[in-house]
Amino acid sequence: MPFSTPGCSRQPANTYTQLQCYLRHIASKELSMSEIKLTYFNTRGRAEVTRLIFTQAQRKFVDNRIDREEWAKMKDSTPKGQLPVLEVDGMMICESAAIARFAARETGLYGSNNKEAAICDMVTDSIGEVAHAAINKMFSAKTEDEKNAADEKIYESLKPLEKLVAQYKKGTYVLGDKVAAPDISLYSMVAFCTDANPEFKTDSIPTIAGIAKSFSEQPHIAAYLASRPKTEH
Ligand SMILES: N[C@@H](CCC(=O)N[C@@H](CS)C(=O)NCC(=O)O)C(=O)O
Repeated sequence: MPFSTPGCSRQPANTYTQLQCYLRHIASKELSMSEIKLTYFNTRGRAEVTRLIFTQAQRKFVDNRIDREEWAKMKDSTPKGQLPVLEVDGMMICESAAIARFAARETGLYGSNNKEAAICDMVTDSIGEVAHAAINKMFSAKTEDEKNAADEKIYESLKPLEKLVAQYKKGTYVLGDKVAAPDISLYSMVAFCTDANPEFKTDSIPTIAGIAKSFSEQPHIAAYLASRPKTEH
């Protein structure tokens, strides 16, 4: 039986050699993903999408949650003096969005072609606007009026995102019936909006809310959500 093995095309067309080559390929993949460590504080914050991606894909990783004391010792060794960082075989990756994309691509959750990857980008990049509004509600709005205005901003920022997702959604999830990175980001975003406003209503975002609910019911995800550390954000 022929094996399609990247990097092995110059091997003689011999089934045994091809099998050996295939096994080496699998072993090297396992090895390259064996040393994955995600370091962040003990909050969901900027690391949770990546944690959910690895959980959904059942990819083993070290969920390294550190306190301020440990961070002070480690800060200078990180690329930008910020968390999260993802360590992969001696390489340190920073920037939460870059980390989540890396994790999604590594685990096959970033679409199967360039157009699907563009859909992933459109959705995840748009979420930034909503996150900005939610952060403003959480950390900047002080008076009741400011808080109400900030809640309104969150709902406003969701309108174009709901339109976008409804337009591209191909099945239960954005890219079809299998979970991909944008579904995970949408779930996280709804959770974040609820952190910012405990009375957050999803009536105006039925497509997004449906995706978030379906994702939260995925077996590995439901188990993770029930057992993860309980944190404020
Ligand atoms: N754009 C960066 C921002 C990272 C960031 O602001 N990280 C904060 C925690 S959420 C941090 O490292 N704070 C500790 C410090 O700056 O010493 C990203 O998305 O990863």
